[in-house]
Order: sequence, then structure tokens, then C-alpha cells
Amino acid sequence: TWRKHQAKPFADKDGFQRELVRHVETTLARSMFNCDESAAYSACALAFRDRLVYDWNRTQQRQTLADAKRVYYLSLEFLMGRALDNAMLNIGQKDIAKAGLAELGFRIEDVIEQENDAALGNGGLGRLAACFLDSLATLNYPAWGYGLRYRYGIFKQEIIDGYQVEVPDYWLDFNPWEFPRHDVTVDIQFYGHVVKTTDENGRVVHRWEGGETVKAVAYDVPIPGYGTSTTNNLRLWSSKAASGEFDFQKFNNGDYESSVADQQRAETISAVLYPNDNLDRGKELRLKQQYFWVAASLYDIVRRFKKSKRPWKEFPDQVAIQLNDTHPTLAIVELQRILVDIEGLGWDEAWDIVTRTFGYTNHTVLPEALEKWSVPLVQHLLPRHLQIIYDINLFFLQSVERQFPNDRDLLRRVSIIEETNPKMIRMAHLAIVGSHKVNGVAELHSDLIKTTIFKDFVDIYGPDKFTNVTNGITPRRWLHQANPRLSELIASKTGGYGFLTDLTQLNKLELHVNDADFRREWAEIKFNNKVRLAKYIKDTLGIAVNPNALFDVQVKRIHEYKRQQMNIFGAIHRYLTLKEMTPEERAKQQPRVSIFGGKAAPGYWMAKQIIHLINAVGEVVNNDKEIGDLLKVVFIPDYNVSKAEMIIPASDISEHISTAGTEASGTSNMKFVLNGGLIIGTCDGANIEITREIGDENIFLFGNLAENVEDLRHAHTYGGDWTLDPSLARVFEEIERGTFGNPQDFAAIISAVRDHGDYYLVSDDFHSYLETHKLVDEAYRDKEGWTTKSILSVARMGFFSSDRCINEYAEGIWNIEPLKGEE
Ligand code: 26Q
Repeated sequence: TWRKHQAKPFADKDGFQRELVRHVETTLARSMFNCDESAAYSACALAFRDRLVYDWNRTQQRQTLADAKRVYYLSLEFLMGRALDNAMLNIGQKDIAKAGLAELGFRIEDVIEQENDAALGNGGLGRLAACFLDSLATLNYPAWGYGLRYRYGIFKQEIIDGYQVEVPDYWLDFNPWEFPRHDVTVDIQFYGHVVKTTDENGRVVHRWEGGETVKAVAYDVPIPGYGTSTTNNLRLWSSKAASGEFDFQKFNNGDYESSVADQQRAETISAVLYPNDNLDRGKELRLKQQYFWVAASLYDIVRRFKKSKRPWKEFPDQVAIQLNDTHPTLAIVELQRILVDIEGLGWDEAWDIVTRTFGYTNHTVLPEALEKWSVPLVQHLLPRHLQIIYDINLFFLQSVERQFPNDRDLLRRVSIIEETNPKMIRMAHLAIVGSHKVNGVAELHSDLIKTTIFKDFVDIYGPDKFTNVTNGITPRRWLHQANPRLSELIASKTGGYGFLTDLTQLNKLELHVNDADFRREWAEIKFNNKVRLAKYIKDTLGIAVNPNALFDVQVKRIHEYKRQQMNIFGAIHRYLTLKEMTPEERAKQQPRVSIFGGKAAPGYWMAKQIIHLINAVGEVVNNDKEIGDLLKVVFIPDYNVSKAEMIIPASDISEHISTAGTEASGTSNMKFVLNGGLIIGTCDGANIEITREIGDENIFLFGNLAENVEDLRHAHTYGGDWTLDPSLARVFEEIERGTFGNPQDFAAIISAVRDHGDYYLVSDDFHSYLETHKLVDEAYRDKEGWTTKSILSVARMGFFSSDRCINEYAEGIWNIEPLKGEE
């Protein structure tokens, strides 16, 4: 009979309105007479949330009953963005909500805009985790995400006098999408010491004693799939003071202040997301975050397994744990500790279970991003874990020594411990040794890790331990939600919305590439998206941009390897070229808008200088009457997921121009092409596979290849005959003349290229970059040719769905099957 109580989809807009009004009047305790947009959002979110909760509970019951193998995706970042639009679309009732809200006097777009982004991530890695959750639910896989419930997500970026200023992102004021589980808590231990004793059978046992305890409280977030009742769970841990006797004693002794201080110290653990992207700047607090989250998650996973009463050896048949980069690598050590110290298994038996459970995804080859922790720090915070790491390393090195006798240098290179002062733990090595599969995120990147940073491990384990799973994106958010009109047009030509769950169906668009009406609509949708972005730019920045101009977009975290500096140098070159032209020549040029967006890590000084240069150039160019619409340079502040949903559909061409071999995959490249934008890019990351899929006539590739990067770098320092590209020299000259403000402000950006070895090969690639931009201008002039490229590219993007990607993980790494409910 409980089925009767399931919330049915809203029967119609009246049914939806009834629920909305009920929430306004009861949950929010407000009157419909003073229901503003914010209240309308809250009530609408609560109405849809009610719908999710039933599916969510049923999904969990079904998965428990089936006793099926689950995958647990451990990620310190989940860059979810907004939830309401996604929930409405996944349930399939956005139209009803739209009609219902309209009748009450609200535009659904304005209501959706009220929601804060859930911005618990930095960039690509965090957004990938969010796309994966969407695909896991949509494909009905039994899956949980585990993360941290940061009180502050990624900071909000303001631009003041051209410089980035960070403002805290307090996003939790009203969050209807999380459910606190005050009954689901885990006590997490830190510090203390290890006592070695023997048990009644004479076996050596290690007891971790003393130290301090912090409480982990679970907060659950429902993850609805698209067009399915499967609603998975994202569990985020929040830290709280463990109310032990300690506090009471202090309190009773009248030490109220210090007992409050202890409490605050505990809550600090989950207070803030570390804002570094592709940079390892870990402090003790970051290590505490990692252990806190990993220990709570594993306790939860093990508790669930133990309810099944199965023998331990079946753990890997019930549980797959995926490590999103090395951030959760302590999970390997923690599971070994649970099995050996607490459950009393032998080392080898435990280690076999551990390695069959874990998979590790690598997201970077940049040396400065490879995580290391100092041995003294781990010794202090997690004394027992350090012992276990040393034992893991000992057994590993012994086996390497047996396999490759007398190769001391090999042992030094692969050791989990780096013999520096202080000694460092190489988390990637630990992750490889403790997992059964290691994957990269695009073909080039997976090849690179096998031939460079992890080459020795391929020799040791053989090539089969290493694999590739090329990243993907969810077409639900990145096409259907972000670009509803394009989605509708595609549906009208491909026989419905089947492409949203089988993206390869996009290939049906090829049949219509010569259909004049279709082409006109296609171009019109892009134009309208550009008008919307132009309006946003005008309203927020006061810069008028012409929607007929070519919109050239680079939005991503600011990093030297991603080369926003090369892009702005290119814009300066364009400006100088235009200035040198006669008015007649100028009139023939293709108008452009160079659009930038992205955050710099607060401690990344060079990245902040680059933001300043972009804004300084914009200030001059945008106010030059001679230039007018021919060139605008715009920096959109506070780039985030919801801004991406507006910006990406409005792009004509986007820039993915990292130094070859540095960008593991990139995922925004996929989002832009899926929305009918073309790409200018280097032969790096997933650009290469995108080219293979869509055809090299539909992408603008340029620059040196990864295989030549090392030699070029060498030549910069030792070659002797290295000279700065002349066009680039001209750009530097202009900056140094003070055209864009005080040249001192930009000296470091120039020196990095001209005087300090040009590590990212800006000068080597600059000529080919400029030439390729000329080709872009020419191609854009041919409007029909451009539309053809745009349509054919979208038609061939089927491969880049995160559904394909998740199916590859499920089959090749996790060995899990979908579990569907009766719909
Ligand atoms: C490490 C230590 C201490 C503090 C922070 C960090 C840290 C945090 C975030 C290190 C790296 C990250 C994020 C990395 C990231 O986003 N990598 C991107 O992952 C994408 C998904 O696979 C790829 O598409 C991108 O190419 C890659 O840059």
C-alpha cells in the first residue's frame, strides 16, 4: 500500500501550482500576496524535491534488496552548479512548471536564476565528477558519490581596477537539495600514537590510541537520472566537534571559551574548498580534510558491506571505489588498516582485497600538480597510517627487487617514499600500487603517463594495469539544459529526444546538412544565444558588443599552461594590425569579440597578472573610437557552471590552446562543439580525439606537437640561436611603451617568455597561432561553409557523452551492472 503514497508527477500545471502554493504557505510560512522570485524559487524547488525523494528512497531500497555491486566515486570536488532546472528536466516536467509559474506572474528563467550554484570544485576535475553522477543515475548504475560538504565553495571573483578580488562563497543559507542525516555520524581520529601488543593468540596487533576525535555528519543530496526513476545519492560529510567528556570537563572548569574554540577548530575541517587547480599546495588542513572524508566514507561503505554478512574476500565483488585523482589515496591505507588492525585479517589477504577494490584516475602530468605529503606531517597526524604506508612500500619494493634484481635506481624511482629532506610520500605511486587499474582521461594523456611519469610501473605491472577512458560530458546539462532551442531543433530532425540518452544518434543530423530551413534555424539559434550573451555583457559590464561579430571565447581556470597570455598577446597583435590599416582596409576586416573568463588560484601571482593584462587591454581597445566593433576584449567576472551554461552556447569559436602534452583532456572543448561552436586548439588532450571524430576540416589546429616539446624547451635554454617570434616582439614593445598602462605591471608576463626560458612555448607557437586565426576569419566570412562545419561537428560528437565514458568504467574497471526499477 505504500505505493499509493508515492508522489505522482504533477498531473498538470494546476497540480504543480497547488504544491507550489502549499510550500509557500506552509513550509515557507508566507502569503502568496508577497511571494517574490526568491520565495517562488524556494517553493518550486521544494515541490520538485518532494518528487525526487520518493524515487530516491525507492532506488536505495531496490539497491539494498538486490545486494548488487555498487561503485563509490570518491572526489574532493563536485562542481554541481544549479539543481532545479536539472531536476525539472530529468523528471520531464519543466513545461508544466513553466506554465504554472507564468500564470502566477513569474518567468521560469528568473526563478531558476535565484539558485546559488553548488560550487564545490575548482574546474575540470570537479565538473567531471558532476557529469559522472548524472550519467551513473541516468544509466541506472548503483552508485554513490562521496565528498566534503564545504561551507564555502570556490570563491566568488570580483574584478576591481582590473584585478581579481576573492569574495567568500557562502552558499548554504537556503539549500533545499541537501538532507542532514544527524543519525549518520562517524567519529574520526587524528594524532595520537601506536601501541604494539600481542593478542591472545600471540599475534602482533597495532592499536592507534589517544589524539583527538572529530565527528563526521552525513548530508545527502539526491541525484536524479534523466528519464528514469533511478535517483542515486551523493553523500557529503560535514565536520563537527565530537561532544566527548573533554569538552564537558573544560566547560565545567569554567573554560567555556576554549571549549567553543575546540568546536570551531573541528568545524574548520569542512569549512573551505582549497582553491588550487593543478597545483599541489597542501597544508596540514588539506591532509586533515582528506583523511576526515576518506575515513568517514570507508566506515560507511564497510558498515554497509558488513550488513550483508558476506565473507571479507567478497568485498571487491560488492564494492568498487574510484579515486578521483590522488586526493583520496589515503582510502587505500585506511581500508588496509580496517582489515588488518580492526577486523584481524592477515596482511596479504587484506592487501588482495584492497587492490581489487580500488581504481585510480590520473588527471595530470604536470610535476607541480603531483601530490606529495611530508613524512613528518603524516607521522604526526596519522601515525598508524605512516607505518602501513612503509609496510606497503617495503613489500612492493621487495617484489620489484625480485623481478629486477640489482637495479637500485629503479627502486629509488618507484619508491612510494622520496628520499628528500624531509622525506615525501608520493601519493600517485601509492595510488598505483594500491589499485588494480590506473586510467588517464584522454588517449594522448593515457599514452603520456605510460611513457613518462609512470613508465617504470608499466615495466613492473605490465601494460594492462594502465588504460584510457576518454572523458565525456552529460548532454542533458550541456545541450538540453544550456541550449534548449538547439536541443529542440535536433529532436525535430532526429526523431525525438533519444539522442539525449544515446548521443550517437546525433549522426542523423548529417542527412539534413543541406536542408535550407534547418540551416537557417541552426544559425538563428546561435545568433540568439549571442544576443543573450551580448545583453548580459552590456548589462553587467557596460560594454556594447555586436552580436554579428565573431565571438571568440576562452573560459577556464587561469593557468600558464592553458596560455591565456598567448590569447591576449594575439588580441594585442590584432589591435596593432587594425591600427596600422587605412580606414578602407579596416572596413574589410572581420569584427571580433575576444571573451575571457576564469578564476586564478588566490596564491597564483602570475595568473592574477594575466587577468590584469586582459582587463587593461580591454580598457584601451574597447574605448578606441577608431576600432569600434572591429575588436572588443571582454573579461566576464566569476566564471562558474551557470555562466558556462550561458556563454558556451553563444560561442562561434573557442580556444583550447594549452602547450601540447599539458592538458590531460579538457572537457569544455566538448561542450563548445556540442553547442555548434568551432574550436581553435593545439594537438593536446581530447582535442585530438575530437578532431578524429569530427574531421580535421572542421577544427583549427595549430602549434608544436607534444613529442617536440622537450627539445624545444631545451633549445630555449641551451640552443643559443633561439629568437623571439617577431610579431610577439612587436606586441611586447607595445606593452612596454605603456599603451596598456604601467608596463611594470606586465613585466613578469613578458619576462617569463622572453627571459626565463618560455617554458610553455608561447613564442614557438605564436606564428602558427596568428596564421590560424587568419584562417578562422576567412572561414567565418563564408557563413554557409561555417554553418556546415558547425552542423557536421555536432552530428559527430556522439562519442563524447559521459554515458559512453561511464559505461567504459563500469565494464573495464568496476565490473558493475545497471539495476533498473519498474518505471
Ligand atoms: C592538490 C593538492 C592540494 C590542493 C589542491 C590540489 C588540486 C586540486 C584540484 C589539484 C588538482 C585539481 C584539479 C585538477 C583538474 O581539474 N584537472 C583537470 O581534470 C579534467 C578532468 O579530467 C581534465 O579535463 C583537465 O585536463 C585537467 O586539467
